[in-house]
Amino acid sequence: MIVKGTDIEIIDYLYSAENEVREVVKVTDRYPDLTVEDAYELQKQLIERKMSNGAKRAGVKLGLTSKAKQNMMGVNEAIYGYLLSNMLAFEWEQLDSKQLIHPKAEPEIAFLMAEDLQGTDITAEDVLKAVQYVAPAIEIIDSRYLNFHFTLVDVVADNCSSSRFIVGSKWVKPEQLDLAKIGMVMSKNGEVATVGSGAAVLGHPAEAVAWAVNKLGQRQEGLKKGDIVLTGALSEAVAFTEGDSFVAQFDGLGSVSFTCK
Ligand code: OOG
Ligand code: MG
Repeated sequence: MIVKGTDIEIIDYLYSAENEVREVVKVTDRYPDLTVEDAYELQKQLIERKMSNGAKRAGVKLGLTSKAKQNMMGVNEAIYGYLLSNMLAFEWEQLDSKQLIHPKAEPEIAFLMAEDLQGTDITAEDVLKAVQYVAPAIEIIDSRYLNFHFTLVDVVADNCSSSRFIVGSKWVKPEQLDLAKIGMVMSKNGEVATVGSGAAVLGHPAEAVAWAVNKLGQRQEGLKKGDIVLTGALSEAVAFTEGDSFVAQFDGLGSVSFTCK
């Protein structure tokens, strides 16, 4: 249980860290008794704060769906957070390093939802039926915590390190691909930085999304028609700074790229 008043303090703390582009000591250092349930409640309030300041819902992101990411972060459970309209970034517009703390790039498979999807018994087949298009994506994560160090509770409260996301221009019908078999190579400044496959994401990206929908369902939430869903990094995340550029190339899905100034 979060003590009344503490929630607002934590939201202010995380919200201002992001707006002022500075890293902060993790929340559990001060509040060691917070549970994962509390963390999802804090995340919800943080999103409400951002939406009351003008951001609109863009979709949902999954995190730590691959073993590579779980090992990298020392956390052994998948997580979800929300994507908002002001996180949308574009291939043709450079990211501004001055607006980011210590960003990292993650290659991901994105789904565009054709229908609402809510429940606690949803399967990967249900997910694929509700998906309109699949697209290549890069998520920019930028944890508000010092050196990207956090516990499960901290990262959930911080909306799962979300910062920006870029979706490539080739959108494909899900039935045209075997998503588990998709191979991916991400290069940084022209050199291979990381490789992965669709199967890295809980065996299949649609399995990962089914997991998230069932988790959301426990909180009477779900996916909405028009949502973009980032299904989780296919490999470890790669740090970058001004002057760096990335291209992630996916079998059957084409590529997505960005540059940071
Ligand atoms: C948490 C977010 C992880 C993913 O795709 O696995 C994530 C983090 O590593 O900071 O977005
Ligand atoms: Mg991610």
